[in-house]
Amino acid sequence: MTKQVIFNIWDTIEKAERIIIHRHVRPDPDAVGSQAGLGELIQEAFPDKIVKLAGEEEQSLTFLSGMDEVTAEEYRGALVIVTDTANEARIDGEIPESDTLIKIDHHPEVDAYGDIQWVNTEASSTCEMIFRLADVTGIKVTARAARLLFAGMSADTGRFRFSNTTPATFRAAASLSEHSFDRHSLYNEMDVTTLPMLRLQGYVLQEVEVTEEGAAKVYLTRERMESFGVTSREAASIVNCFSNLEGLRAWVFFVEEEDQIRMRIRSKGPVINKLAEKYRGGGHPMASGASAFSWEETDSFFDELRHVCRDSEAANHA
Ligand SMILES: [Mn+2]
Repeated sequence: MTKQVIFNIWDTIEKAERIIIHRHVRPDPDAVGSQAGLGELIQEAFPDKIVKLAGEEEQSLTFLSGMDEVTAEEYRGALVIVTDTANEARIDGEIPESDTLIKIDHHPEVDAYGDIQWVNTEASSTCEMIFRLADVTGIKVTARAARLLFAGMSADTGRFRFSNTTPATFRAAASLSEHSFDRHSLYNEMDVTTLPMLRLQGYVLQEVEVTEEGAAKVYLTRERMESFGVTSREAASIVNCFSNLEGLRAWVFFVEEEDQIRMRIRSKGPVINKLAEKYRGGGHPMASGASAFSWEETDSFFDELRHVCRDSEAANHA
């Protein structure tokens, strides 16, 4: 079944003269890695084809790949491929028209967009799927493509630690690591942080409050983030910075934005997405997001989070 979709995709690529590859807005290494990695594989297999990478260039990810200028005319008759993007609204860049649209993604389906869809929620990352495509079709993987795909896989799996890491992930990583890219310096580039972010992390570690149920909370007001010179999006990226704390069960970052207080919720056991849904959010059982519109509301949310921690502890010992 999967092989059929892969051959169908590769046939479609083979027939196209111009291929434009998109990915989601606010990209991460899996988005850019799968986009540029696929581009590299196609360009290597078919040097005469025009392959373009579309979307806003993300400064912190140019060590992986830059983006191309794509004009509206270039979409005429082009094959468009979108990687790592569950719904059309999250695609970075306008797609004025296309001959054929292909979706390649590992997120639970939100929109069934595209003429050909290859969605595999078992895959750790879209990069792992692109590796599979190369493996099944037997096309040549260059060292540059291997570096890009390895970057995305290791990012989405937390350096092969998260529960989405499977034997297939390790096999793909092993195969990619046969290529001559510098894994050590790649990891260094992926882990790089800024002084403002480092200072903010120091603040968070100092200020985190933990209850006896193992529930923890951090407040990040707009004023506070401004004083550190970081955006709310950057601040949210360190939500896991104390996840190794002994006795910790679930925690939340209250990140104040212009029109709401965003709640970034994480867990090491208690299921938290049901609670997130009560507060205009949702997500995965161990990682969710929600919104509050006042600090009083964050208090009642945290009370409920403490209950969730206490109940799941009781259930464990029943
Ligand atoms: Mn991904």
